[in-house]
Amino acid sequence: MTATESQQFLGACPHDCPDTCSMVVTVTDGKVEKVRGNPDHPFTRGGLCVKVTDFPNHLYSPDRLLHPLRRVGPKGLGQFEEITWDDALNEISTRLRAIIDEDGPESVLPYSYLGNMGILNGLTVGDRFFNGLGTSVSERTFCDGGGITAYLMTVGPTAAVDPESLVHSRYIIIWACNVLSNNLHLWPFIEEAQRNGAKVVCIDPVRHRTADKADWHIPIRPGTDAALALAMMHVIINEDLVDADYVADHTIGYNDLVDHVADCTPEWAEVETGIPADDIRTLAREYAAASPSLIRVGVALERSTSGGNAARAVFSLPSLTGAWREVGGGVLQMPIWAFPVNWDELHGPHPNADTVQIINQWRLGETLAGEHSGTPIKSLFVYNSNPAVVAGDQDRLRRGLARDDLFTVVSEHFMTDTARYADIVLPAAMATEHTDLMFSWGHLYLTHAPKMIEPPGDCVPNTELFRRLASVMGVDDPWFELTDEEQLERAMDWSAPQMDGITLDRLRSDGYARLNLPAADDYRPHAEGGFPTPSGKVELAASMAGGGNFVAPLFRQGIPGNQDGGEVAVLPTYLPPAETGDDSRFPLSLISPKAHAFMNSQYGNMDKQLGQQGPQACRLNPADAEARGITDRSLVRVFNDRSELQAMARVTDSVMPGVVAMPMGHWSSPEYGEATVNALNSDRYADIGRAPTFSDTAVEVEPITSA
Ligand SMILES: Nc1nc2c(c(=O)[nH]1)N[C@H]1C(S)=C(S)[C@@H](COP(=O)(O)OP(=O)(O)OC[C@H]3O[C@@H](n4cnc5c(=O)[nH]c(N)nc54)[C@H](O)[C@@H]3O)O[C@H]1N2
Ligand SMILES: Nc1nc2c(c(=O)[nH]1)N[C@H]1C(S)=C(S)[C@@H](COP(=O)(O)OP(=O)(O)OC[C@H]3O[C@@H](n4cnc5c(=O)[nH]c(N)nc54)[C@H](O)[C@@H]3O)O[C@H]1N2
Ligand SMILES: [Mo]
Repeated sequence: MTATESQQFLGACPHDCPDTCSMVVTVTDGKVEKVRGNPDHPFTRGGLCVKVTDFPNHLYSPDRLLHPLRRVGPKGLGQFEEITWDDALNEISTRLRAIIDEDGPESVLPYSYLGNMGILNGLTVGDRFFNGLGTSVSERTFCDGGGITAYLMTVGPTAAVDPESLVHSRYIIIWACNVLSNNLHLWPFIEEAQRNGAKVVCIDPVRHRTADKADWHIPIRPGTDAALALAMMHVIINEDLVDADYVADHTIGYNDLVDHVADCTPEWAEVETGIPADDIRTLAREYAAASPSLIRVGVALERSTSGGNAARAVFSLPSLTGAWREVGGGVLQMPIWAFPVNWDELHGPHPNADTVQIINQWRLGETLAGEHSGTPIKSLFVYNSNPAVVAGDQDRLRRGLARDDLFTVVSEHFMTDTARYADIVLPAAMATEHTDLMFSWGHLYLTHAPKMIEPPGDCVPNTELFRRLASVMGVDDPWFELTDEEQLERAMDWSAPQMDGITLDRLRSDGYARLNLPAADDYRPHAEGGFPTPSGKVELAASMAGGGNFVAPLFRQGIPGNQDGGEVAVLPTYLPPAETGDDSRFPLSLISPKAHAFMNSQYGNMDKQLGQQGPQACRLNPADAEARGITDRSLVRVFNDRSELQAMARVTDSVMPGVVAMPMGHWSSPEYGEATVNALNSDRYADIGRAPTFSDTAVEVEPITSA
């Protein structure tokens, strides 16, 4: 018998999730045998989610892409032949060079998001390469571009609340966030608060597993949150529940706001939101009276016509009541601003920053159809993303991907719906096969993610992919001569005060480190104001609105500003949903929240997770089902003017009447008519930060009767 050699490593979950778990990884004979949550990590607390517990199955899936591939059949059918890296790189450089010579570098469009969340291999990993070529810039706002912009406009780039402080909160509003599915490791802190007497309120069209555990679930018509928040302000102001000192000292625009919300009565908001006026009053009164009070917002808040304004209004609430004074009071959005990542170093400069074509990733369908106003796109380079599933306007997008004259490269783990349209597919390494460092958008720990095993076949980390491409394309940038370890040294501002005592060596040995900030029991950075906005105060009236509809540089290859303008309201303002209610042909309001068992579209191809999630489903209220003759688990057609798809009806009173909920992330399947939920969504922007409008889509549902 040969002795097996087993070793334990501390690593990190690579996914785009607020929890950024610390994982204990057992490697036996060069293979990852199992992973478990690190019991010592104060946020992971020993648990992992249903997506990641069987990570070895993901790593060693027989479907994993192991070699570069060249397309041999029609686009979309997924027929490929294996080629070498040399062949792939030669073909890519020859084709890209020819396209750039003929049509200019802007005819090349990179497309990426956070398939991998590593500081090196994630959001910005391709930027230096594409900026070096001078290609079009990809604007990446389809996750939280709107919420982040609204946050920056209102309270500035602040970590604001330590999620571990939530144990001190006495009133917790979970607003458009499914904590138990999407931010699982925050739940124990909320539960502890609840045990200590906190009231937990969930504002959501769906009574999901989180709302089930809340003390009060308030169903709301999608896209009407701004009306609710403005009505809460109305009550707080009119019933004299304002913390006048906090408002006077630490906000700007209060007097204008008082006039602005004078007519925003609970009765007015009831009509918009579907929430009884008395409930709105109770919510506002309880929220204002409780201390500390905390609002946890999710991404769906921003995903409608006045979603950004809804977020601005919600971010304004704690300054009216002075909630920021206490530990565990305020708003928890994303504490990413605490991490001193050198984003400028990571994305590098673009040679034509002032004039370059910027393509929002949300407008890929329009762009590939040549229906945008700028330079036509001749080559698309996708990595860390699966636009054929995750972006709206799916039918037009897939027609664009099928264009014969479009040269498409996709770097992937699996043959995704997007990769099937590629001319060249490149195999990417997974976590445990490369080294990285993880920031977090859900807690205050940096986590080390070391290489533990060799990547299989010809897989390479994204860092190496762009090193190889820079070399064949002659992008002369010393960054690409650095090893991953050397890039890590430059990726963070190690001299920032919050990094005091944290070194790469310490991270290598301990696996993670809490940023050097006050302890969670003592963390109330805005007890005395000090907001990092232009005025230093909470901007109820936003001075940044004067700059138009801006997007943080981080989300556009480092390019600041606001190339195509757009007006932004100075005071938070409500506009009704654009689609729902207008057209009697499509009376139902579609939302597409995250799937419990998928990670966006990842794991949608894995038997276990797909089994847990079930097939493409359309969840609707018994009243709506009955009116249409739809029974539970029957096949239905969901449609609007953009597209149609098939789904299994799930009839449940957990979805409020008038709403259809279809979890996102399913891959195309012949069984369900190929299209997935984003075929029904438009590419319309929300009001702030060019956010998507996934929660502002009208549809109808009908039974499919077999002939
Ligand atoms: N299991 C799992 N976890 C994930 C992910 C995943 O795909 N699966 N994805 C990760 C990513 S990238 C992100 S950004 C986070 C997002 O995590 P969340 O912020 O929780 O995102 P969603 O599930 O999109 O939406 C949350 C809730 O908003 C509700 N909602 C929809 N429209 C509206 C509306 O107009 N108003 C109100 N009040 N509520 C509305 C939905 O019913 C849903 O319950 O999750 C991360 N974690
Ligand atoms: N209808 C609807 N649409 C949505 C949302 C919604 O709630 N509803 N949510 C939006 C949100 S919040 C987000 S964040 C986006 C997510 O959009 P994406 O980030 O595009 O989401 P994923 O499905 O995770 O796709 C990432 C892809 O990258 C690949 N990948 C992972 N790691 C690596 C790597 O190291 N290298 C390379 N080359 N590839 C890798 C994965 O295999 C996967 O196919 O979707 C948005 N779309
Ligand atoms: Mo996201």
